[in-house]
Amino acid sequence: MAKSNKALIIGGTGQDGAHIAKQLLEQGWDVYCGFRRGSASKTWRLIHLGILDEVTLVNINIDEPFNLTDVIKSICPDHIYHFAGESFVADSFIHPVTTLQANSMGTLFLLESIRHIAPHSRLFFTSSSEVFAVPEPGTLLNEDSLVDPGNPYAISKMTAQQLVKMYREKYGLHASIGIMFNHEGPLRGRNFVTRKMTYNLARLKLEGGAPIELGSLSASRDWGSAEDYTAAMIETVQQEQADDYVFATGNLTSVRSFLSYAASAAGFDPVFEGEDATEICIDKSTGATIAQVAERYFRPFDTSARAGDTTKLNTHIDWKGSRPVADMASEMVMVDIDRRNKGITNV
Ligand code: GDR
Repeated sequence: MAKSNKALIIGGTGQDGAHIAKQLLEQGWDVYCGFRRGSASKTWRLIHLGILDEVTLVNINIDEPFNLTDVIKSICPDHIYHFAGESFVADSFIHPVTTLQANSMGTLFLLESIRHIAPHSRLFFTSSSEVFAVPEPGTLLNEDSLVDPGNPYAISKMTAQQLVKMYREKYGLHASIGIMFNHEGPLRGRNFVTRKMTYNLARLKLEGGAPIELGSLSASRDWGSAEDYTAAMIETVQQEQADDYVFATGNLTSVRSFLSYAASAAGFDPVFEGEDATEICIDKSTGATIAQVAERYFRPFDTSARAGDTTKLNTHIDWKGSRPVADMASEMVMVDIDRRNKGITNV
């Protein structure tokens, strides 16, 4: 039997890691999912996708250079996808050191390991739209847009991104960078606003209870589908030349609109009343409050709205783009209703 190619996914139990693991398995890859010690319970995503028994789980600590080196030496992967690190922007103000350690230094350790041990391995690194300067209203950001990060998370990603670029240019590594705009789906963690809404809409639908408490409903994001983005990542790594790519939809949607799409899909009739800190979302058919603004969820230094231009991605690979945000909101809430019907409330 022909030998399969090996893919190592660092952060393989997270949202992107789980999606790409499934897609790589479907393409015949041997898949190694790296997870951080202590996060073994996070295998729920691999279970959800029915692939837990098909991947090899590997304990990886991105902060431990020798551990990384050992793992890469023993697996000798053909492709490496690096998703590990701190991903919650708001928390990075509280944990700036941990954030830079994991995201910047962790990436540097990985690059050094690849350079010394497996320079033939191809790398895909996920950076963030957070690295960009505040855009002019109405403009879309691309790979050449001005970088000027405004929070510790964004600085950690910018640093890592520059390191990956430098290792590509100076050492000839095949290392691509995805500049990722927000990407969501049923495997999203509940601390992110889209999943927080769909999880709680399912709770309200099936059990009732307290309204969802949210921060600014007017905040808007360029929300794409994680599953559609990871499929495109695989294609970019297969390009002859490594490069930088923006992953986005080009459209901005407010938290309010996302809530409206998801609530309607769940069978509510959402209407909004009040404004700013007193805004609420009501189910018109029953008069019950679905969501209300709570000041503790406001971010004192929230990132400005920004949307991305994927001309380069569309030109280099045959990509159909992301599914529409309304479809994604609907899919997410239906999965959460299904989970709750099955008694699954801890994911
Ligand atoms: P973000 O995602 O910070 O953009 O980072 P998040 O879903 O946390 O916030 C999106 C927007 O929603 C507003 N918001 C709330 N956010 C949360 N989490 N909880 C709330 O109750 C709430 N109410 C309103 C936020 O203020 C913000 O404007 C994501 C992560 O995936 C990063 O890792 C990634 O780099 C960027 O997207 C691109």
